[in-house]
Amino acid sequence: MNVKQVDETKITRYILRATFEDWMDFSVNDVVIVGAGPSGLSAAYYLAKSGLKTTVFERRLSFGGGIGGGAMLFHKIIIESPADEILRGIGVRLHKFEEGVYAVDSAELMAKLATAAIDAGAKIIHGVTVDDVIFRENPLRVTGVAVEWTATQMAALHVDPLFISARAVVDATGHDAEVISVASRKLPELGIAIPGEKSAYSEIAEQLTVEQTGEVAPGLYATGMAVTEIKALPRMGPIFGAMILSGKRVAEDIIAKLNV
Ligand code: 48F
Repeated sequence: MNVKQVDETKITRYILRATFEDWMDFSVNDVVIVGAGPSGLSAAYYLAKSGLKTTVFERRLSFGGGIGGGAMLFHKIIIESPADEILRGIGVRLHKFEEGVYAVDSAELMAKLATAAIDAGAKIIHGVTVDDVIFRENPLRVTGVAVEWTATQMAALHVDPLFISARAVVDATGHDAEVISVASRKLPELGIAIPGEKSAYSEIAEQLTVEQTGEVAPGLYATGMAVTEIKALPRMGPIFGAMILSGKRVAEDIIAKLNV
């Protein structure tokens, strides 16, 4: 077997060319999703599948957000119906405990959700943190995000961000609802209040989170635990059906609003 010889400069030039082709392309999007946790990946899967140009920015160098930690680092999480049907559709194996209640391997769920979103056409970019939104007046609307390397932020360097435009921005950042929080603070005219989530009450939290998923201000949407944060809903712990269904619901909302 002859291994193809590629010199160092070529490696550098090919990486730079391929990277900048991508960045040029996804500087303008139909949808930007912030966070590659369960709700963000589920939303990315459905949005990309519908033909919308979808880019996910994820702060960390991994997929899955809170899935990876399982339950107190045990590698299982619980899924309840009807989210089990979605997971079966993307090849996730479920261990049935009772009718409509299943355990799933956290590594398998992360990998297969990410694969489904990428295969549907979503672009996922790791190591990038969204720290602000872009807006326009008349009519007032969120029109994109400001992005910065996570490493730059961790080093506390004073570096200006780049801007990425989108017809819809989805906050899938989890418990802190980071994007909606910054928009609420810097753009009070959007009229967003953030009461914060309540303590755990799993039985009702799952249903409420899905029901209250959607547009928060023109162009700005919430999915997953970001919904519980801004709607003062109870948390639910390591049961993830609502995260998958909330991602699907926000995708359906955006698809309807963007008239796809
Ligand atoms: O926290 P996370 O998994 O959010 P989720 O989709 O799911 C919540 C569950 O994991 C769990 C739960 C369910 O019962 O309670 O907590 O709502 O994923 C959020 C992802 O967003 C990334 C973060 O690294 C994580 O992977 N993230 C957070 N803030 C930013 C961000 C940001 N400003 N820019 C980019 N990525």
